[in-house]
Amino acid sequence: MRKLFACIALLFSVSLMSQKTKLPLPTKYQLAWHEQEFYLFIHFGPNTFTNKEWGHGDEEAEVFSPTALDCRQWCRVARAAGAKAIIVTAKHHDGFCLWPSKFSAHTVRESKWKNGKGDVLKELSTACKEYGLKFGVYISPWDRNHPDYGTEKYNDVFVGMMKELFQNYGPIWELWWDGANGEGPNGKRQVYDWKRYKETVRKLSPSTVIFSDVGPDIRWCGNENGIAGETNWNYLDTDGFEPGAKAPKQDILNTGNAEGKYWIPAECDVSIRPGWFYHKEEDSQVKSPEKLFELYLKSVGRGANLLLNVPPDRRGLINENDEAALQGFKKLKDESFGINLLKQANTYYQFTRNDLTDGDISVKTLDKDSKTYSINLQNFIVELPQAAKVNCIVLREAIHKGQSIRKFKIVMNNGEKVVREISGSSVGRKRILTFSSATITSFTVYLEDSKGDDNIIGVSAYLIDEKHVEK
Ligand code: FUL
Repeated sequence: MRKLFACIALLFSVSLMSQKTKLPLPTKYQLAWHEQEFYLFIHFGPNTFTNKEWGHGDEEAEVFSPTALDCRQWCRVARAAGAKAIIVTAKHHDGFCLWPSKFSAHTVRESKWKNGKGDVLKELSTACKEYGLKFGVYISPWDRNHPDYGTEKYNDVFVGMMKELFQNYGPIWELWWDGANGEGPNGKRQVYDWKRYKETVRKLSPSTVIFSDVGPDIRWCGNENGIAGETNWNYLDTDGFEPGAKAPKQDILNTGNAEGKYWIPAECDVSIRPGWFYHKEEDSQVKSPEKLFELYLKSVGRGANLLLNVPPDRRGLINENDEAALQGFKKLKDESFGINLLKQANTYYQFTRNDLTDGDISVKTLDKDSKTYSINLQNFIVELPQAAKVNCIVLREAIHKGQSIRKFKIVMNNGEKVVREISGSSVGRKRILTFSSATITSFTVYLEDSKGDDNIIGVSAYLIDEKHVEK
């Protein structure tokens, strides 16, 4: 261990950890959420059959008629793609409920599917358990069907529906409140009781993380392209803001607030197809494995999570084209990050904590005189035992201690001279940096500015397919 550690020369002080500034911290549920990294979104409902994106809520419930719905197939595909969860549109803007809610007359119960006895949420929540996937639910506050929408009574309806979800289909890992908002069937706009909604969820299921434009737990990344800000703070100021029209500007949601008061990390949602719902004419427009990998680099690689929508077709199955693209993406990701060149070269300190690691973790904590010290790395050198061709370096920050790194630089050397230099601002849970490949023997990470202590918890290096690197 110590021998390995010698491979990392610390340029500056090794100091005891002391919080310079009190940073907002994630809750344990948010911390666990960060580790889910990549999961699937499922848009499924009447729109699948009417070929719409936003149903009006006036469609007959009968249009919902999958011929071979199989939630286990969704789970199999998700697992094979390396996704760790599924979030399903339990109710989209058309108000149609994929479960037989007693608060609505526009549900699976009113459809002919399984003679009105079907329940997509039951099938999916059960399948997720079987396949070891977390289960999440999207529920649109905007409801174009419900007669009470636009009146105070609708708040009771929405709360009642959420109670049904938690009581009958839990545990629910993530709850998604969509910010889109328009008029109800009565021509009215709703005044949402967000406070009550939140209290309801906290009471029924404290472990559920709630997503909306502004959290309270997870924020929208400000676009539907699946791309986080290159600078991405896990902090956001939300006092006085609300989901929807009253949310902060999209570019703020994209980067977060550097000095924000709350820990509200970004989730990047994007569809594998042009639309959110399945449309046959888009069968040839499924994103390629390469495109999906690029999105992964621009979401997860910037410290956010990736929520990739894969809409089942009219059979109720994930289409073959989407499945193939997902398989290709998984392969590309595995191949790219399969060999950590630092690990293979055995040049780094083997990190001893397991709580945040996924195998590519290196430096932190130093056992000295039988006491455990955390080290403030400041700047550090990684020396490779032999020259290696590299075009990707991954940094990880100990986010359970906050997000402190504000500015960093990595200078790569080939033993004689500097061959590459890259820089950035935020690190966060994971920062994947790519650059034109170079053969190097060492690199130095300069942590040039930080808010609290520098919390680098991991460093690894790879040679990925050159076409995916940022030039
Ligand atoms: C938006 C909705 O209007 C879209 O239909 C889709 O559900 C997307 C994920 O969120 O706000």
